[in-house]
Amino acid sequence: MASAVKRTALKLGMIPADGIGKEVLPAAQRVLEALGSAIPKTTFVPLQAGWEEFNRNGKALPDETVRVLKEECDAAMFGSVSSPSHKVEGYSSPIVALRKHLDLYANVRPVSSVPIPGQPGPTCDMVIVRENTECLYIKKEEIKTNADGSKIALATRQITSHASSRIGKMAFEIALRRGQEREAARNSGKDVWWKGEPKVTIVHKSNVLSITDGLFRESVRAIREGTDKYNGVKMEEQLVDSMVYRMFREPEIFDVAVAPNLYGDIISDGAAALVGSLGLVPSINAGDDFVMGEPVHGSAPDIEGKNIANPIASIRSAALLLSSLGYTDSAAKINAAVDAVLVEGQYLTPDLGGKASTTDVTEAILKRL
Ligand code: GGG
Repeated sequence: MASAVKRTALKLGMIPADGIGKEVLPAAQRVLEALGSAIPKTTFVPLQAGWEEFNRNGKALPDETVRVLKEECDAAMFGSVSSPSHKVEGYSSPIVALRKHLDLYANVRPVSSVPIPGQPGPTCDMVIVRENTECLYIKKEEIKTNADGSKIALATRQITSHASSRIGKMAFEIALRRGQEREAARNSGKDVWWKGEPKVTIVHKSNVLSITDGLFRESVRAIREGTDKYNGVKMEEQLVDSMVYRMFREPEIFDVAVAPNLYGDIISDGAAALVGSLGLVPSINAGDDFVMGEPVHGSAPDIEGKNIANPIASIRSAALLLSSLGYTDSAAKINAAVDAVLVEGQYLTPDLGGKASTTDVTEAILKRL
């Protein structure tokens, strides 16, 4: 993950992209601006990408966006993208490409429950660590026509020991840090509901895909087994189908889960159902030198332009981004303000059963900062 270097100024690339990304990213920017001198002086650099950009200028990810991110920005925020579900000549998903260009190999997705009025749910406080650069997302697909005229579509799934090892290391580091944070909270007299040791669950399907998922599993296991550093972190495994079942039946048993790209994408959207809404779940795309915050939700074209999109996933993504840059107090301040608004229950967007607008929720959070 990007190192916790203290800076005097921060330059953030802002890429709203499509749909409600254009409504929730400005909300996150307002919250960051409201932190004032608690964080370095921040410049926000508007950048283009997305399906709408492709339709305007013929490129979903302009070269200039990549150049500015690489050469001028310390970090970035991305909104959401509306890639079409059929092939369009010349179009390729800009978020998938950005993750590759910036080597953002980990998608870190914390999913934690807050007691929202009218939304009783299970206790859940887990982090899903999704590999972000390979698996089926290398997009090597082809279609062939058989002699009888029927068609066969093929996709290549790439799993490497390099990518699996580094995502495994990221997962164990996160588990170790969460364990240390819980210990510190316990020592200062706070009630911490997770009683056991930190734990990493490896998600795979190596009983069927013994070569690809087998390599993922072995590479992650080797990280735990190759050093004493993670002796205090438990390691277990779940087949991806069993993971889905158990996550819904007993989400409280999971601490950190690490998964190849496609499984990680699916289980993290599923996990969002445990905490009330996809509109609450943040993420960062993290590499060793760069980090990009991104709400887990998509572009939601059905509610675009109505000012009713939940801005919380985006605001929490900004907090996660700050935390990964080392500004943990400011991140905690944002999260406390968000939690207060959720617990109070007066300003909830329709996805949470409320009637509040994107602006109402953002302003309620700003008041509590
Ligand atoms: N912020 C997450 C997001 O935009 N999800 C939708 C997504 O990633 N779709 C894949 C794509 O459109 O390329």
